[in-house]
Order: sequence, then structure tokens, then C-alpha cells
Amino acid sequence: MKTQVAIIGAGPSGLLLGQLLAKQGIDNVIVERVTGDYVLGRIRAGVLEQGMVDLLREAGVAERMDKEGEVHTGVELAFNDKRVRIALDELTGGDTVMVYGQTEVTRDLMEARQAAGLTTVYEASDVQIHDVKGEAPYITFEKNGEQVRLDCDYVAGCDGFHGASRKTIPDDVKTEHERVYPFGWLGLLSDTKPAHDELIYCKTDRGFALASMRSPTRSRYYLQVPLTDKVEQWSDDAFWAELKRRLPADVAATLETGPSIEKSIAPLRSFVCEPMQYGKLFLVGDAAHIVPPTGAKGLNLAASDVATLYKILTRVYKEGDKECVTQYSEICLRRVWHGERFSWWMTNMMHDFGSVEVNGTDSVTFSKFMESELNFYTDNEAGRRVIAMQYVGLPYEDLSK
Ligand code: RFL
Ligand code: PHB
Repeated sequence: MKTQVAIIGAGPSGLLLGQLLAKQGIDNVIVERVTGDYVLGRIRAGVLEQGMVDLLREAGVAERMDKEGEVHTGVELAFNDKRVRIALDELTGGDTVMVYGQTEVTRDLMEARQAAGLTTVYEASDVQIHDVKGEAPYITFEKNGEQVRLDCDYVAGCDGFHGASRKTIPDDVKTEHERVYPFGWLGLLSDTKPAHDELIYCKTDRGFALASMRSPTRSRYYLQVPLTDKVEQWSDDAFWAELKRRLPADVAATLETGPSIEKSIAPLRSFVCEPMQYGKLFLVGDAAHIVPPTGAKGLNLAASDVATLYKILTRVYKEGDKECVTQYSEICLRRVWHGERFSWWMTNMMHDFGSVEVNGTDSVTFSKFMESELNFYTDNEAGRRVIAMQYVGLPYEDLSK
């Protein structure tokens, strides 16, 4: 087999890149480890920044999002019996976010790819990447017990945090930065009316909680839980009872509960691999970086990587400028680090670290610092604007000439 761009991973990064490249007439093949249904079964992000919304429109896959997605002009932070609304549009000169699930984005991209007749190889195992420092890279994988070779010009590693791409970059070439948090998020999805019409991020003495949604009839909630907790320990009833204790009292009083459709625990991590490129291999999205979900940045950073790689590869194929590929890592990492810092900051500010020392500071002092931080940033418009600017997402950077 032969293609121009071999894409590893059919998550949102791989599918969106494939769609954008195909629109420019750039041939690509996606190779995915699991089935399409398995990919769709993962319940993850729900909040899309304006930049990602625009990119989905550019890719021609925004019809359903524009019909069914909800534009949100604000989010709330709740703490100390207070509720502070961050008016995203007013504070940023009109920017908003779109509430539309990652599952739906993925489904729309899969359908568009199928309609365009583009190749996706599902259930491909043992993907290996070869010769990305040379002139003729290729990948190999196993499909139905047979070894397949896919020759290409470039490889896009869109295979998530546990994928094969990042591991291909030799240890002496890359640096990995990591912070693992001492808690996880237990998420629950249910066909119930959302607790409120905007997201509420809640800091409480019992730990963090988030009230989010997917539609007017589908809710998504999260609870901070110890890393030692197992999802089986949490009955639906126990989840709802704990959520009510952490939500603002008036919201808890009218909370609609019901059976869970999905329940899972995700650990929280900040992670960046530098550089995000090795010869003709580019790392995209979670393959290169992970953020804790508190800032709703993971999928959005993946989308900005895709935007950058798409612009670069378009220039390579349309203008014959092969040199511009060297800009990829630098451009992506500037935005990635902003997203990492914001997610880390929101996580520190909104969670309960218990008795764990944080950043070399004892837990009581750290929580005092964070309480002051939260009061300072929410008590005045400049502070709220700083939060709003980052929540709606920083602008995408253009390639240099
Ligand atoms: P994905 O989605 O992990 O997809 C990678 C794909 O690669 C495949 N793969 C392989 N394929 C071939 N060979 C191999 N060796 C392979 N290894 C892996 C996998 O099967 C998979 O299909 O990465 P991608 O595409 O970069 O997308 C990233 C996003 O999924 C992620 O950043 C977000 O979900 C993070 N995230 C959120 N981001 C936001 O922007 N806003 C949010 O509100 C938000 N909420 C969340 C989140 C992530 C969460 N979890 C569970 C981690 C909430 C949660 C709970
Ligand atoms: C979600 O709805 O899944 C969600 C929303 C906002 C976040 C994280 C997750 O910060």
C-alpha cells in the first residue's frame, strides 16, 4: 500500500487531520488499533473552543454540530457558598464555547470519511514506524494475521497517550515532562435534564465536582475521587448522593437523577513530550500531551495541533515548500504550554489535595494560597477576563513565511 500521509489512530485528531487533508486533495490512510464502535464508546470531552468549531466547519463536518450543539456564553465557578459566573462573551469581545460531545464529533468525522471513500484500517495490531529520518518512511502493521506495509511521505502519530508513535522517538532526542495528580475524576453520563443551563465547576471541602451536559436531556457529571477508588465501588445512588453534597444547595435541590449510561474513572495528569516531531513523524494531540480535564483543553489542543499540521502539509504539497515542516513542534508547543499551564492552575485551584504536599508546600498552606488565588481572580473583572480568555481558547498561530 502507498499513500502520502499515514495517520496512526482514528480518534478525533487522526480523523480530523484526515478529513482536512483529503479536502486539499492530499491522500491519507488511517490505521487504528481497535474497532470504530470501540472508539465511539469512549465518553470524553464535551466543550469545544471557537477555534475547533471553526476548524470543524472548514473540514465540512459541522452541519450536525451547528444544529444540535449548544453555544455557551458563560460558565460558573462555585465555592464557599458563592457562585461566580464567568461571562465568556462579554469578557472576551464575543467569544463563546460550544457544548457538543467528542463522541458526536468523532461520529460526524467517521461518517464523512466513509462518504468520501477514504481508507481506514480498523483492528490493525503491532503498528511500527520505520525510517522517518530518511527519504522513504513507511509503517507496518498486522491485519487479519497478515503483515501489511504502508509506504508514505509523512507519518502523523495521532494514537493517543499510550500509542506507538511517541515511543518511536529515541529517548536521547525527546524530553518528557510530567505531573501526576493524587486523585482522579469519576464521570457519570445519564439521560437526565442538566442541573443547570451552564457548566458549574465546584470547589468544596469534600472535593471537586463538575456539572456538565451533552444536550437538554443528557447530563455529564464528575466527582473528584481518590486514585484508589474503583468504579465498581460507586453505585449510581452513591454517586448522586455525593454529587448533591458538592453542588450548590439550590442546584442540588432540583437535581434530576436517573440510571447511568456510562461511569468511569480517569486519572489526572499533565504531560508534554518535546519536541513533537522526529524527522517525518509528527506527534498530534494526546500522543504528545495530556492535560487534566479541569480546563476542558485536551481535545482542543489536539485540534490546534491538527490545524498546524494541516497548514504545513498543505504548503508542502501545494507549494513544494518542504522546509516548513521544521516549524511544527515549535508552533504547537507554544500553545500547548499555555493550555497545560491553564489546566494545571485550574486543577490546583479547584481540587482538594488533602494532606498531600504540593509543589514543595505543605497542604494547609497550599490550600490557603489557592483559596486566595480563587478569590482574587473571581472578585474583579480583570481576573475573570483572564479566566475567560483562556477558557474560550487562545488564537491559533499562523506559519511563518
Ligand atoms: P485519542 O482520543 O486517545 O485517540 C487515539 C486513537 O489512537 C488509537 N491507538 C492506536 N492505533 C493504532 N496503533 C496503536 N498502537 C494505537 N494506540 C492507540 C486509539 O485506539 C484511539 O482511537 O487521542 P486524540 O485523537 O489525540 O484525542 C484527544 C482527546 O481524546 C482528549 O484530549 C480529550 O478527550 C481530553 N478531554 C477533554 N478535552 C477537551 O478539550 N474538553 C473536555 O471537556 C475534555 N474532557 C477529556 C475530558 C478526557 C477525559 N478522559 C477520560 C481522559 C474528560 C475526560 C473524562
Ligand atoms: C465534559 O462535559 O465532559 C467536560 C466539560 C468540561 C470539562 C471537562 C469535561 O472541563
